[in-house]
Parts: sequence; structure tokens; C-alpha cells
Amino acid sequence: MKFSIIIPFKNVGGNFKYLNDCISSLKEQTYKNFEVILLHSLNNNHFNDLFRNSSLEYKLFKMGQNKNLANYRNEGIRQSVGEYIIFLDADDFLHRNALIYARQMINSEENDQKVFKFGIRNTNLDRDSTLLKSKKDLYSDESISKMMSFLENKGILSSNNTSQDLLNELFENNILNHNYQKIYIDQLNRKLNYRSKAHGLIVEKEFLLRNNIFFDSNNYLYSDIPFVYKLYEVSGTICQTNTKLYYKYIHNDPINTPSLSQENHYDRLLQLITAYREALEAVSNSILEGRLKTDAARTYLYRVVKDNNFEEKNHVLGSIYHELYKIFNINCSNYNIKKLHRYEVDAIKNGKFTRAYLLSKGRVFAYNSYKFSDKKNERYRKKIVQKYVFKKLPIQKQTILYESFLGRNYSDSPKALFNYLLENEPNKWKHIWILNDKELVKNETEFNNNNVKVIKRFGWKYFYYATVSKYFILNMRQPKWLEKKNEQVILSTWHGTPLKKLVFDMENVTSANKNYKKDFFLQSRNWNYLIAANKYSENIFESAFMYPRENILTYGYPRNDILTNHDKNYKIRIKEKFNIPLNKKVILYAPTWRDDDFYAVGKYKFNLKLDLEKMKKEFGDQYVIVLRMHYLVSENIDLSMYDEFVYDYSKYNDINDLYIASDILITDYSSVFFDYSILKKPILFYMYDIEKYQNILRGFYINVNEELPGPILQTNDEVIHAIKNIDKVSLKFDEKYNNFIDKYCSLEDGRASERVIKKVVR
Ligand code: C2G
Repeated sequence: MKFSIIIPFKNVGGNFKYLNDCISSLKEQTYKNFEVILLHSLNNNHFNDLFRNSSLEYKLFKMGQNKNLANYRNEGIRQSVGEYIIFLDADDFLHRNALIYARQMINSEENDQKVFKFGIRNTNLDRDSTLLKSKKDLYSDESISKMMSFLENKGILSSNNTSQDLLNELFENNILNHNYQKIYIDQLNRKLNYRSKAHGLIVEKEFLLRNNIFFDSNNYLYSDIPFVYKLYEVSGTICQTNTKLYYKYIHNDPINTPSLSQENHYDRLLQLITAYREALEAVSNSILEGRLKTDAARTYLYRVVKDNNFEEKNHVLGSIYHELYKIFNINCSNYNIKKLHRYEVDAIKNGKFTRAYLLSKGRVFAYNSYKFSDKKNERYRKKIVQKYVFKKLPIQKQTILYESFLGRNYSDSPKALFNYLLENEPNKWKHIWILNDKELVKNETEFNNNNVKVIKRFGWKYFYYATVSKYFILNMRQPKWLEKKNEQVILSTWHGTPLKKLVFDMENVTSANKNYKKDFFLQSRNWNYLIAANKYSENIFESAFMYPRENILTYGYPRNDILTNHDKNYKIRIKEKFNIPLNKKVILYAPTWRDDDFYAVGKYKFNLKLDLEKMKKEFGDQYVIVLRMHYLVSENIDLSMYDEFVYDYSKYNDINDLYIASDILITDYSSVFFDYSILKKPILFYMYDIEKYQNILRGFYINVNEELPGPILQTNDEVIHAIKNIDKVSLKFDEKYNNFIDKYCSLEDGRASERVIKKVVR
């Protein structure tokens, strides 16, 4: 049985990188009898590298500039010679056993089953990382090689068998098999993966030709819909693998490499509704008709009416009404609509578009009013009031709003800039601090001044001051829905020199928010300035944030001024404040967070890998340990057993005090060591999970083996050994440490706050 795999590839932005994964997944198929048909918009020689040194049978077809996806796939069908056609998108990939399994599924069915589909799994990771993480990957290299060596040891396998032959034979003899299910057209909605899309379908070519089923729509975005519905109508049933063998890649960078569904099209909804109409005209099965009509009605009722362009004068809306008019006038029995929506639908059906428009507007207005008045929707009310009331108020030119780590601390560069202004221009400004808990600053004397006020994040005052303050100084990001007036100045101080890759430099986004790149891009467009601690950070911010270099202030970090400026007794004062015995030295453990290990957005887990028991035994009489979890980590670690040895200062406002109080820092991939190095005290890097962190989660900007100002340690024993020999370790790293300071800390002269204020706050 021969397969023809049809891959349409339009080169948009950096999409070529996905194609590599796609083709590699075909090179690694255990079943080899297939051809690859790649239809593309470039010259053929662009693909030489892709297929070099592979035995893949492939055909390349260059398509004209104005051809759309439908033309690409039709050409693929025409050019194919296999018995079965598979539609694979250029940014997706197959499991290595997909084809051998497809063949088994086809063979086990009666002859009249012509349409099959791979179960589809979404992934937002590159292929290696996806397969590495995929726990259900039964036939991975590792388990195959385990089985191979087992069989070899038993003398069962002759050495010229390959694992691929073995696997194919196991499938052929039905020793290995997955399950699949037969789906009837009344179950499409619930059971078929991506029922409106062609990717993942496996169809007999002869069946397509005999029934003249092609992609005959000009629809740029949704030509799949009429195609698949015609297919379902003629086939009646579809067999879909239970195992997810088709990996659909969810693009994490809609700004630079959008997928078709992420591209911006002003007429997207019109195209969608047009595709439903085309499909409806092509089918006659009442279940399918009902499904399509319901989908079209829902698209209007829930998406069109909520769109920002839902305005009577918008000509796209006119076309949408005309399409819907045709759709609602096709009679079918399997179609029901809620009473609430019937008036709008009937008006469209009768060609009364203005009436339909007004009814829909009225429904949206009523819904929004209900939302506004519903007790639960406090946040929504605040947003509306901000937009329509606060935004009309004049700007308060002398008011400055501050936020550090989302209101969790009074710290970092916003704190340093605030203190600089209080000292140098004590009465000129009104200062507003966003803090989740007033208690955080109850002992800070600067908050006794009359011109300093504390407000809660997302309270009414927050919305008010975020709209009327001339300056907003913050070290992370403002919410993406927050309205900004042109006269306002947002100063982003950011919160660290990067080691781990950030935003657009990250290959995979494994963190809780999958829209991270897009959100970040839109939010940072509203920053007027961004502070960088060194030239190295400036370069990174330009690429990682796509932030314009001319607005980056490479002045050093205001937060680090105190590391240069504090007096000798400061350390003692802090140790006294913390109740740490003065005769004990302090080890600060300040690790970062792990992107893929979370309870929810902003609530990350942390598995403490430092053996406190052992440390206590070794160092209990000389040292104490101060634990400092990252602000995104919300883990309650029970430390009651380590009284007077371990102190948890995770909730303490300002990590600078912990830097100054300590004698040794243990960290991992956190940016804390860039700042700590200003103090020139020893640093140990406890990177027990460096493989995973470097390869899957983030990747680094610097070569950690060469540049770090301290040793990389992987086990508790190595950490203990390094602490025991800390003087030797320091001596060994002395030169590296000096080079490191030259490169990253040369601007840290204690006057960064002054430079920033002079430039920004006037
Ligand atoms: N931080 C802290 N305690 C920790 C870790 C970090 O108080 N245990 C503070 C430090 O001020 C640090 C900042 O949070 O500089 C940023 O922490 P990172 O661990 O570097 O991680 P992240 O928040 O992801 O910041 O470009 C900056 C970073 O690379 C990204």
C-alpha cells in the first residue's frame, strides 16, 4: 500500500523551521512505502538541504503567487500516485508509527471504508521536546532499543534485523495494534478531531476522483470546510485512530510566524460564513446541513456581533448578512435555534438586515448592561469606567505611580527611583505605590510622608491612578487591557540582566500563558522607556522584546545603587533585624522558577532539591541558610525542623538586603548573580536540572561553562564540598569573576537612579 503525503507550504516569515520538523518526521517513519508531495511558493532549490541524504521519494511543485491553499492541495491530489492520500500541514508532524498504523487500520476495515483520520494532538513545543515529554509514546527509541537488546540477549533476533523491520512485522502480524473508532456523521461534533479541517485525513485517492471531491472553493482561509463536508456526506463514516499520531503545532509567535488561524484578516468571519454556505450547497444530508447551519448561526450570534467592527456601515457586515440570508433560507429538519435568538435569525431570513442589526445590537447592549451590573463582574465595571470616565479626566502632571513585581513587594528599581526623588525633590511629587498588602511597608519610614500613598492592585484607585498619573514606573508588565493615554509615560525598569532566554528568543513557550509572545509584544509597545543594566542586556532586549533600541536607557540598574552605596554597618543592622546570630555566616539560596511546573498562571511549584538535613549536619555551627524563593513560586515548604538554621525570607520585600546580609550565594538560572557579583562575594550555581532547562525550557544567552563567576554543581555533595572549600573555589574563579564584572557591571557606579530620573521624570 502506497501513501501520498500532500504538504502545502507557503513561506510566511520564519515558517521554514517548522517544515524541517515535518519532513524529519517522515524520514523517520517505520513504514517506508510513501511519496512526499511538497507544493510551495519558492524555487525548488530552496529545498535541497531538506531532502539531502535521505531516501525519501519526493516531488516538488512550485505554485503561482496567487494560488491559495485549495489550489495547492488539488495539485497535490492530481500529482499523487499512491493509493491513499494524507493531508499534512507544513508546520505539523507525524508520529513515527503513523503510517504503519494507518495501513493496519485500513487493512482491518471492510473494503467500503475509504476515509480515515489520525487522532490529533496539539503541541506548542518543537518536535524533539514534544516527543520527549510525550508520556504515551509507547514505541519511542528507548523502549524499542530495550526490547531489541532483550530479544538479542535471548538469541531471538538476528543481527541484520533493524528495529524498524521488527516494528513493521509486529504490526503486520497484529501483535502490536492501536485502537481506532468508527465515527458516524451524527457524532462528528463530539468525536472527530478538527472536524472542519482536512489535516490528518487519510483518503483513498480513487474515492476522491470517483466522487469528484476537490477543494473547489476560492476561500483563502476556510477552503477545507466544503471539502470535508462533501467527503463526510459520501463516506458516511470516518475511522479515527485513538492514539494521537498527528501532532498539530500551535504557533507561539503570532507576531513573526503566525499560523493561518492567527493571521489578521479583516474579513475572516465573512470567509468563514461563506465557507459554511458553500458546504451547505454541496451536501444534502440533513444532519450535515443542520450542523452547518447551526455553526453559521453561532458564528453570527456569538462572534460577528461581538466583533469591534460590528457597525452597520461596515461593508463586510453587509456581505455577511447576504451569505446568512442564503444559509437561513435553505430548509433542513435538523436545525434548532434558541428562542432568544430566533428574532434575529428570522429577520435575516426575511432579508430585513437593518432590523437584524438593531436586534443584535440591542441584545449585545442588554448583555453588556447585565454584565456591568452583575455583582460578580467588578473588574469589568472598572475597565468600562476607566475607558469612558477616567480617560476623560486631565492628567496629573506631578503624580508618579509605582509597581514592583505585580504589587507583591516594595523593592527593585521602582523603589530606588522613588527614594531618589524623595531625597532630592522631597515636595515636588505625589507618589502612589501599588501594593497588595499595606503591611509590607508598615515599618518603612518613607511611607509616613504626606505625599506618599499606598493603593491596592486592581482596586478602584488603581484604575483611577493608572489613567491620570503622568508617570507609571514598573518592573514587570502592565495588564494588556489597561488603557493608556498618549500624555502618559510608562517607564519599564525590567527586573534583571537575562541569562535564560526571554520572549521572542525562546523557542518553546512552556509557561502557563500560551499567548506569552503576543501579549508581551503588545504590552511593551506602550513602554516609553526601558532600562538596561549593561550593553549586553540592551542587545538582548532589542531582539527578545523586539523593543526599539533608541528607547532603551542603558544606564545601569537603579536597584543596584545601594549595593555600591551602603555603609559597613548595614550588614550588621540587617542581620540584627533578621535575628540571625552575628557569629554565623549566611548562605543565601535564591533559585528561579520552572516554566513547566505550575498550579496556575503566576502560581508555580518548586521542588526543593537542597538537602537541608545534610547541610545542617555539615554547617549548622558555622552558617545559617536564608531561603529566597522566586516571587512566582507559591509553595509552602515546611521548615519547622530546621529552626535557627534555615530562615525563609521569600516574602521579604527587597532581595538587596539579603544580598548584603549574606556571605555566599547559591542560585541556578536566576538573574540574581549579575547583581550579586557587584558585591564580589562567592557564587555557587546549583544547576541540578541543567539539561532540561537548557534544552527544553529556555536556553541561555551566555556559555555557562565558560563565563559564570562560580562553579556549576549538580549534586548536594558537590554543593557541600564547594562550601567546605569556599576559599579555594573563590581563588580558582578570581580571574573569571573579574572579567565577569568588567563585562556586566561596569555601569553600576551607584548613580543609575540619578541618570534615569534626569532623563525621564521632569
Ligand atoms: N528574585 C528574587 N528571588 C529569587 C529569584 C529572583 O527576589 N529567588 C528577583 C531578583 O530581583 C531577580 C528578579 O527577581 O533579579 C528576576 O528573577 P529571575 O530569577 O531572573 O527570573 P524572571 O523573573 O523570569 O526574570 O531578565 C530578567 C530575568 O531573566 C527574567
